[in-house]
Amino acid sequence: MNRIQGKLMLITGASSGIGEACARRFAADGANLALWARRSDRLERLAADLRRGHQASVLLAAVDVRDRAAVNGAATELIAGGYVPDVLINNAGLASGMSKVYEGDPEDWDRMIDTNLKGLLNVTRAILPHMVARRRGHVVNIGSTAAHMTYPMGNVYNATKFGVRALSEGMNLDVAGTPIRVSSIDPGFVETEFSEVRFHGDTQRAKAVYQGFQPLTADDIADAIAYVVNLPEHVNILDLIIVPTAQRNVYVVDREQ
Ligand code: NDP
Ligand code: 8X3
Repeated sequence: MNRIQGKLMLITGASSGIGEACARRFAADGANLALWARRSDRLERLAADLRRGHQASVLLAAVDVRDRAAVNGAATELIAGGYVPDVLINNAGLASGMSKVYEGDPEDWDRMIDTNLKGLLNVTRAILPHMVARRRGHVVNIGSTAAHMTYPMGNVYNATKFGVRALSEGMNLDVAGTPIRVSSIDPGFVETEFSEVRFHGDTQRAKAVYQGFQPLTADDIADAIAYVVNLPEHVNILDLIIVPTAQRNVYVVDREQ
């Protein structure tokens, strides 16, 4: 049964990777979309594709989730137009740098903490009250295996994703007494632009992360998210950890030599 059709899905970080794959998957399933990211040229190209390919209704906003005023403005515009999201996918996020804490760049720390934690909070604070008011909705937070186990030089990224995990648990408690669901999707290695962003555009170093084994694709994660949001309202997946078969824990990976 398709319970996605006709629903409004708000996806943050829809200009690439997992967010873009979710947009494509949900459009194919007949959803209406609200897509947010900073790169509006990418969002516009994606929207044109989805409107052409699936006759999808797509609303776009160039939003930096770190900018609380911009988030509130985009949310107000949606809500005022009568568009309360049925599903919020809190996906916008990044790793920036990979070094020991005592050698780390505080600019990288700010970028991760402000995006992964405060950005997710900004968006949730702007949207969730409207779900609560009408007693309907589903929040899906994109966490990580990095929320369950630290790895060398993951420190601050780990801390943000451990934090997202705590927020997912906390939000789920906060919506007690309503039928609203909160789910966390926690992927391992997914080949997207993630590592390129982490290594500040060093494509060779980014490529090496996924060499010698078959990583997940963004479509694999979109499939899992589609499963979670398509479940009947009385069923909630609290936390779904999804890894490539070759990934045995957050840092042990069977790589062909
Ligand atoms: P990508 O780099 O491909 O996509 C990240 C998305 O987040 C982009 O659309 C980017 O859009 C958006 N984004 C980043 N910063 C901001 C911001 N300040 N405001 C709004 N949007 C922003 O990586 P992934 O698709 O892999 O990452 C998506 C999520 O998945 C992240 O939360 C990441 O931590 C998580 N994740 C990724 C894994 C992986 O191995 N790839 C594994 C586990 C979790 P734009 O630059 O246009 O703003
Ligand atoms: C991303 C997974 O292990 O590359 O959340 O940090 S990892």
